[in-house]
Amino acid sequence: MQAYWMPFTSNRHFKSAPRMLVSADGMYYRDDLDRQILDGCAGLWCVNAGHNRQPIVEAIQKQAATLDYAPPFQIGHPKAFEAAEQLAAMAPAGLSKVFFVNSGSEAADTALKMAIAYHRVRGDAARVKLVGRERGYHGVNFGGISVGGIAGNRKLFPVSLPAVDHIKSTHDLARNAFSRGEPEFGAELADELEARITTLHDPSTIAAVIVEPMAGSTGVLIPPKGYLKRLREICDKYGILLIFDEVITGFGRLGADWAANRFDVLPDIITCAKGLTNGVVPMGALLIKPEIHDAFMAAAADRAIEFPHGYTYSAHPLACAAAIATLDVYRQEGLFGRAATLAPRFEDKVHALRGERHIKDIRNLGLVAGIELESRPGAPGARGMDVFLKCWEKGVLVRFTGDIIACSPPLIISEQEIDTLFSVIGEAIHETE
Ligand code: PXG
Repeated sequence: MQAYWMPFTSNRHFKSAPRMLVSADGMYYRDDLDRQILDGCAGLWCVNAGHNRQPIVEAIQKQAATLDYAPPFQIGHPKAFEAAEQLAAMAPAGLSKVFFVNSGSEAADTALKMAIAYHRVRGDAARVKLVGRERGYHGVNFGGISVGGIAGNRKLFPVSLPAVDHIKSTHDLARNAFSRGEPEFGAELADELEARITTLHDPSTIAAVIVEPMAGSTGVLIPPKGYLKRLREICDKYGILLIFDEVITGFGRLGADWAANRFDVLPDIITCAKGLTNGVVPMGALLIKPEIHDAFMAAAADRAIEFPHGYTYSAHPLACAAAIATLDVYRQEGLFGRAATLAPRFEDKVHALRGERHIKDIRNLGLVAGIELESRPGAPGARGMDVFLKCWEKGVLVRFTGDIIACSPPLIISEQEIDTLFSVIGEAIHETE
């Protein structure tokens, strides 16, 4: 066990009592003790169509045996174009260009670079500043942690892109605790973008604002009613690009294809990853307004590279094959609609936990729920981890961040499995000191 330094893991604790998954099918994992484990978080918010889906498995197998790798610069392969067409066809109307990357972190950094470069190619080179949000998560690369707002992910790396600011988080337990769906209070928090940020920085220096429409990693923070529309209005007023990081919210998670459609707010760029390939092969993408793409095309000389950016594994053939097959499964099985249909039961079951010890908030939207626990005095995060470990012992996989338990099951979950998921979480909380 010693060679593998595990990511975002308490390595010493893990290696003293390992938790090992060895196979997966449908809604369930199996561990090395041959126990069945209900997947309450779609792996890590990504396996939206459930595990071991044959059309996806077969597409990858076939692709590996046909064209295993193709260099993505100055050369193409058919699956890259097909995957982009399919994804654009599924994108919110108005986002018709696709740029592929390999993860959500790469998607965020690519979007930030694209935003700055977009203004530059239009001759607006003063727009270099980026605005994120407190408690936001945009992956772990330097751009992402600069605009991100999760303190624990930044404190060991106290360097940042220089021209960055953050708006306030929308988290407001005093006014919104135990909201079902979008909370009532907090749309005015978007006004800080105008009142403080544009005043302080001069709006003509701001390139982009990036937010998760629903903040996932930080512990499921649902946007207050009207908040995202207000952000859009302010960005429009000052010529600032709006980027939605839909790495979690894309592909049906909120009971709609995209959060942009769920909230009826069209950003200039969407970043996505995770559910794009059902988590089976790493892949991310940007969905982009054509005006942005066209500005790059218009600005570059003949035969010049319009956007000098990309990765060895951009549009990897296996990832493209997985994406095409995954989007097909979503469409064929109507999984986004299924998420919407299941959402009321999911909401009722999670809110039925209200009153259980330690619980100070429950929030939900689509097939996402967050259960926030009181922290143990002097030991923030300890109770959350204990609940996670108890759920694991009881055969349910959930996610925890600090003292918040997050659930985001595959969209194929059954009603009975929803009941099991929340009854096990309830028991685990009840048994936790
Ligand atoms: N943006 C968002 C909104 C994410 O949720 C990323 C970017 C980064 O994606 P990659 O593929 O680079 O990991 C994410 C990833 C959690 C958790 O605990 C969530 C993520 C990653 C790790 C843990 O909820 N989301």
